Amino acid sequence: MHQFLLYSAEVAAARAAGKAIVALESTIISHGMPYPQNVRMANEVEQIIRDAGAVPATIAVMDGKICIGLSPRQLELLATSPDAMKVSRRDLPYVLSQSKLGATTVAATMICAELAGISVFVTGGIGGVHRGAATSFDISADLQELARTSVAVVCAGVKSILDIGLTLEYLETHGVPVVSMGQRGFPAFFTRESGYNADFQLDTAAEQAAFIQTKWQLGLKGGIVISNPVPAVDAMPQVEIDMITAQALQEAADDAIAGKQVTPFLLARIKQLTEGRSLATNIALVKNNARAGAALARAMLDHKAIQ
Ligand code: PSU
Ligand code: MN
Repeated sequence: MHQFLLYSAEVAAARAAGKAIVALESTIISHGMPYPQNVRMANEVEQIIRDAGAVPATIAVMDGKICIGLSPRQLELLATSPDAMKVSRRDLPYVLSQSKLGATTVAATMICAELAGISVFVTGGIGGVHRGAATSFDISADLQELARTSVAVVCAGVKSILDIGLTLEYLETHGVPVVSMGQRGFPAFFTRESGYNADFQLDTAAEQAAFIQTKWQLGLKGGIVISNPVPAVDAMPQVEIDMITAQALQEAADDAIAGKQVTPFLLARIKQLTEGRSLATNIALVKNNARAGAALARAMLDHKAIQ
């Protein structure tokens, strides 16, 4: 076992029993949603995964260890502590060697999941190429991680605060397949359509598992984006989200928000400007992804078994 990994009792038992395990990130808890909705969401998403016959492994850094699976008390700490650092690839050695509290982004969670032998990871939205990246160079480390780390990431697409077209171009360049389920269109997080198509539509978990395992059996290392549109009843009206996104982006520019603060700033402003309705959509889509991720993790085991 890796020296930095610490499994919860639940995840250790699941590993011993060969059960399906689903990784979950913690930046979404510490920096993506306000308290107490964040901790409620974290606990409910874990339970959805259990109810679907898989075992949740929320990942964070605490006391010099990468924790694979967290207790309710640890989830509460991440949800409330102002000290929780947003941890991406570059930050992992710092939080670990300094024994700081770290909430892992998509990129860092992928690294930790791969170390722990977990191949399916559920989140809300991935980072991407920011609008104006041609001059700001602001491209999320999540995209590089998808290029190199072999974990399937179930998400509701990419937020329209980002440049979705450039994000898809970047993923194509790095050989990261973007799969959609239930529709051809690549979703835009709060809404079901972005105006762009995914590369491949694979509706069932069995087809997705076969695709993922074929990629890795070919020696093609790296991630896969499995995009799952927010359910229609939970989606936000397109015009409203477009207006609010434009305003939040303008404010970020006016306030000279930069670096790792950009994404949390935009998420928080969108939530304020929609009076919390974007938060309800955000929570609904993560839960929807948890169901898809649990089914995929189970299908990965079934598909392995028949080979
Ligand atoms: N998008 C969301 N909610 C989030 C994030 C992105 O809708 O909480 C978080 C994820 O943890 C993602 C990170 O990995 O923001 C990306 O941050 P950055 O753009 O700084 O790489
Ligand atoms: Mn950035």
